[in-house]
Amino acid sequence: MKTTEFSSSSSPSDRRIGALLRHLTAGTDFPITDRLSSVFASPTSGVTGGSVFAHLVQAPEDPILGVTVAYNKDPSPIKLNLGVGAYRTEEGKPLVLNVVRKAEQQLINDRSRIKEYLPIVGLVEFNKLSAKLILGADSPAIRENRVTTVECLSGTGSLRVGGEFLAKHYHQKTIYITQPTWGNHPKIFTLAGLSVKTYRYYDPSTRGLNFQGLLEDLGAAPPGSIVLLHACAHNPTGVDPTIQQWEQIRQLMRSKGLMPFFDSAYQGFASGSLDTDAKPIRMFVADGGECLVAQSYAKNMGLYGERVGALSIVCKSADVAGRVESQLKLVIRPMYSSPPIHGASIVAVILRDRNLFNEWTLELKAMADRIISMRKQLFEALRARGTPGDWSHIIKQIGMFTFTGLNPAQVSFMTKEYHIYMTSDGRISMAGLSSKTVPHLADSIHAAVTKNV
Ligand code: PLA
Repeated sequence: MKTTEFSSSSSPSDRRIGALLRHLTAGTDFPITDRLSSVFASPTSGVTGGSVFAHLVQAPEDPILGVTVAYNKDPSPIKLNLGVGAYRTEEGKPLVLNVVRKAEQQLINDRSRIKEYLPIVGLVEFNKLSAKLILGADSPAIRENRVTTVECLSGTGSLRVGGEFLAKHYHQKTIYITQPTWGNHPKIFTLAGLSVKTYRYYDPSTRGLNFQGLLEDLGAAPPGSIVLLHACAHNPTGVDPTIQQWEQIRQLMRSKGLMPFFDSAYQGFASGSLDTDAKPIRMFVADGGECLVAQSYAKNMGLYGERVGALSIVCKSADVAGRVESQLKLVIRPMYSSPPIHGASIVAVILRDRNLFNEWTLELKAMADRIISMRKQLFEALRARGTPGDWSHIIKQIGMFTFTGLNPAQVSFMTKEYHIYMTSDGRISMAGLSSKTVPHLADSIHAAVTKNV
């Protein structure tokens, strides 16, 4: 709070407060806000109409979640939300997985369950099972007790805790993120205290990976820099490196001592196989080096609003891992004290039980397959309409999203004329599409492209 803000305001009461502030600030180090709290809390400040928040401007909606806000306001019966990455059934309805319902029933039937606080690190069994899920049951790092895992608030919370930990304890404060990336990444890491830079990733002219640019940029990064890697199903482009390219990335990063920070928000959603999608991470762990992994169960278990995720830090020794965990607790405790119990308990029930686990993998595969089938249907629908341009990227891209190449004007045309909602960068969530809505989307893309919007 600066005194000048008050002295420049026009009303007499504000000027009085400004004078008072200047008076109180003079010659003291005692925080001015503490001494003034009683002034602002007095009823007269309300009576004179001056809110202490009056200077705030209306913030814009979030570029992704704001799409849903706009969609909800639209009364049109044909509206379609392809903004946020949330899985929908063929009927366009949100899906609660069968295994999740079964796990919840088990939890409810168990009368011995209590609601005490979890430890700061969360549900310990969930943490162990999550590490196994992402690193592999036979991971040497787990066997050697070199991995510390803490339950966090979904993928976002895991990234934030990891970011703050690195900002506090890692010698390099710069994190390189892909260009483009999920819109929340730069905000999360900046607020965590890291300095954010980008590396080339996507080539709009080929609608594929700019592998040369990626290698050059990571090659030019200062030694020790942190590099955020999308483990699979890159958001928003749907473009992933091949396994051979991952191997080259790994060699380059290890040779320069770059620190890998994996964001795994879509394990199982890319290929339909949990193990295949975790391969890039396991390659980095297999070489004995260190890395961070943020996991989310939002998409692959459909636990979006339960906010279940985990942060794992793979270290060189059990001794270091123990000390890392002790410091992670110091990051978490003042942030939210300890994580919620329900979602992590659901995940633990499913991961610990062989039958439920197998059933989960089938449901996950069904979701991944439905998305792939939507890709084929949309591609065919555009071909049938003779829509100008090469749309083969729709079937080549991987995961939940298609990065269509539509520009912001075309997106806004599709929203206005066809009530189709998507992010302004032209990303569409294939998981929000169904056989019934494909023709409507294809019509709108065709119109946007042919009308030279
Ligand atoms: N990392 C990536 C790459 C993501 O795409 C998302 C979610 C997350 C992390 C975080 O998800 P979580 O905190 O819910 O686990 N991205 C969504 C949703 C699906 C969002 O923007 O919040 C998206 O539509 O891009």
